[in-house]
Amino acid sequence: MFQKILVANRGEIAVRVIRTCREMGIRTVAVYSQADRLALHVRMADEAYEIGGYSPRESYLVQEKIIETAKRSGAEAIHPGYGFLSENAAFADNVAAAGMIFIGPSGEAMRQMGDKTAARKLMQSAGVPTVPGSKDAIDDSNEALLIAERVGFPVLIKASAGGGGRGMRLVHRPEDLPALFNTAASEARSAFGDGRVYIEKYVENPRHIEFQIIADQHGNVVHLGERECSIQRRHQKVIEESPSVLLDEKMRRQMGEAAVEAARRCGYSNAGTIEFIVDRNRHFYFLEMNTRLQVEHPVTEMVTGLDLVRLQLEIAAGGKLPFTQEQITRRGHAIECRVYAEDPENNFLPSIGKLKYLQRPGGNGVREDSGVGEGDEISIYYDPMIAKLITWGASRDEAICRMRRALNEYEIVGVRTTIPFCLWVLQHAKFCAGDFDTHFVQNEFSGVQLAATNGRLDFTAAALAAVLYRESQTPHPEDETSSPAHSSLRAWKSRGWKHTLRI
Ligand code: MV4
Repeated sequence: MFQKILVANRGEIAVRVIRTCREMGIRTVAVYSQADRLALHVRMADEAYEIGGYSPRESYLVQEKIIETAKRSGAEAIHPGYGFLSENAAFADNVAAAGMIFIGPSGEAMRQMGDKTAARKLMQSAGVPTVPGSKDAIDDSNEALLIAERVGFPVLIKASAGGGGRGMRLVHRPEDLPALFNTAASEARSAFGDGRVYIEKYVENPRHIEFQIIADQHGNVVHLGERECSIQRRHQKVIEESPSVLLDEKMRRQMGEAAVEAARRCGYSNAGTIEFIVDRNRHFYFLEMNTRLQVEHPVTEMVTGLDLVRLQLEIAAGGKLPFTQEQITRRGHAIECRVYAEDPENNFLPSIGKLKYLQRPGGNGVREDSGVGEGDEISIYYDPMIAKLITWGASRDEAICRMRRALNEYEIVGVRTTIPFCLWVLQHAKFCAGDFDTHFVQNEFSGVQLAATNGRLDFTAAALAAVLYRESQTPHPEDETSSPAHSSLRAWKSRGWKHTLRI
């Protein structure tokens, strides 16, 4: 096993990786931007090196600085987390060329799956169902029209180099196709440096269900079950859970086998995710593969009892999977809510500022993964996620009730959060009945719903009192009324108590 690794990330995922390393006796090296000088991941690592800048462009995305820092510190391997360089095939190759191990798949496997048309073709040859559409990238709008007429409108134009919903175009009518084809292609060219696009029939009201797979470097591949990720807003996942209420054991086995086959076909090793959409007739189709550890991996950990980061490290070090498919057991139900510093009453505008006061939930069946603490700034430089809250229950109902309970335990002063929005989903009759698809938020939520949820006067008053008390102990030298607590109190009052006395 490695003695020391570098974690090329920040925030909660860097903390997540460092925790497992601690448990395994592996020393950790953090890298950080100027904005993250005092960040939790920096404090938790055994060593930390500033790599400059405030923006990711100047820090977490600079391959040379990260590789150089890893070499200098004597790290044997680099864990990329998610985002940043995690799906950059050249980075994986460059880490290997520098004589270290990239904790993830090979650059080659990443390249194959990063090219969405190549991935589609590979899956077709493997017998994994894909959405009806073009065989390859399409050259012009005439060819696009022929394919669209064959599969039937509406169709989606997708960028070969895209993914995650970026650069998609929905086309309802043949006469709109030429123009939309051209804008999609030119947008793809400027966004990804690759103007190739392909066409799929548009699957209406799909559910998004993804399978966690894990593969070692000795040809062993297993899946760890699914995650239901249909509750999302503008391609940003809000709530994920495992298992999905939609799947029975037969469908789970079929999709799981398809996921394993997908991983085998691209020579995959390490942790990965196969995304599927499932239509109203419960037909499933491969969409794309994510060649990284994902944000929502904890729900899989909670139901399987496994530590995915530990498995990643063991596999990267050349170890064999310590179990077969038959030995994987899943127990109970897990749900994850992403708590963002965004204002759900104001079109999810990022709510930047200092976390002046922060009480976290806890107790039975509750896990919180976070990279920030009280006193930290939620800045414009990074994703405004405050925490991932994960609950486990013997049943889905228990996991939901526990999640509501845990979300209500949060006391956050300083930024607005998506907690009221998560609570709104968790008490929605359709969500509770398992009756939802990827359009749930778009169809059911407009923002006004939150005004109907109850105030939390007790909490807000107590939290505000705590902030005011603290500031009274260390008064602002210049002007007491310009203190953060006073200005936030004024801001709250100006919006009316009705809008503020709520988590
Ligand atoms: C689709 C689709 C319907 N039909 N493809 C969005 C993310 C990217 N991975 C692919 N996406 C979709 N592809 C066909 N042929 C609907 C979506 C989609 C979606 C997928 C998963 C989760 C949320 C979504 C929200 C809107 C659209």
